[in-house]
Amino acid sequence: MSELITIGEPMVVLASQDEDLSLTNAVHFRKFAAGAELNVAIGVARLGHSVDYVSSIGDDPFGRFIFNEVKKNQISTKYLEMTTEYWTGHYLKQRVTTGDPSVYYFRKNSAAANYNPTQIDQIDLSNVKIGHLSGIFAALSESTLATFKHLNAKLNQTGVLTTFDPNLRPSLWTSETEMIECTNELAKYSRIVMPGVAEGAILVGSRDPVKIANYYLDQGIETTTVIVKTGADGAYVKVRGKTPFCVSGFQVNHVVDTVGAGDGFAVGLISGLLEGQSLRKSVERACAIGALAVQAPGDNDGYPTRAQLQDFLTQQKKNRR
Ligand code: KDG
Repeated sequence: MSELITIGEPMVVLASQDEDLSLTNAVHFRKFAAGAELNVAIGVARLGHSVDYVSSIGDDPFGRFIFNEVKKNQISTKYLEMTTEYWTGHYLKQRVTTGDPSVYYFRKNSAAANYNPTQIDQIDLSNVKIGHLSGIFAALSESTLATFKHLNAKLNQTGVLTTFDPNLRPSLWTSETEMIECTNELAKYSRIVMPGVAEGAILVGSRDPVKIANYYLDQGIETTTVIVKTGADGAYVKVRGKTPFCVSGFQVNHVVDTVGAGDGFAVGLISGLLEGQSLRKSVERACAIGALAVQAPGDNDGYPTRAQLQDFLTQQKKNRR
């Protein structure tokens, strides 16, 4: 019954505070809520939209922490189940001064990985405007893959706009071939597909945004729009039958942590579309939130409130003059 619905594995991230130390040697960690789809849920809710987050957590300290964070961010907990049978996924994240940090997952057989398709049938999709899915949830287990497909089909039948972020996590798949075939198959049934250029290189065999977009439009069954994230440069947008366009990225002076930037991009796109903004304006907001995301240590703590987003956009306009 919310504007946005998303399903995924919520995680606790223990983010190292010791710059450039390996995860083995790091000593100081800070705890945050994470998980790609939960990041999106938090970001969209922070901008004032109603969100249903669907998942399962363990009845353990990490699960209860996640539950409290979901509530604190005013996301509906109606479809967030707690189980005593399985544990809550968590991971360690390195702190690096350049590039992407290394991560180490503790998520096998987690509560979310045991989510099953029949649990979807209790969900009320009436009035939902957007359903956001990512390849991470599909990669967790056979049961989450089946759940992904079931929910995606229901969203399409109900006429809900679907967005899909491939979010490649090679360590969750049994082989690269399986990851590529499965992710590309899932993408066909989403209205908006949002790969990054590095993902395009793996999934399509090219870093060229034009080739990546054409691939997903050509094979798409539901797909009408492909938005290729080109990192700091911004994004390339192609809607079926229309002239493609590019949106520029925003300047970032100090990158603290790159994890969560792609989800921040999804937050901007989804919230813009929910507010009836044009695709171009929504992608501009997506780039802005992606830029804000990399300036904070947690995976979603850099996502802005409405006032912070406005300040950032005003400041960037001034800098560009
Ligand atoms: O996109 C960011 C997420 O990847 C992060 O918050 C947690 O690694 C994670 C995952 O697989 O969800």
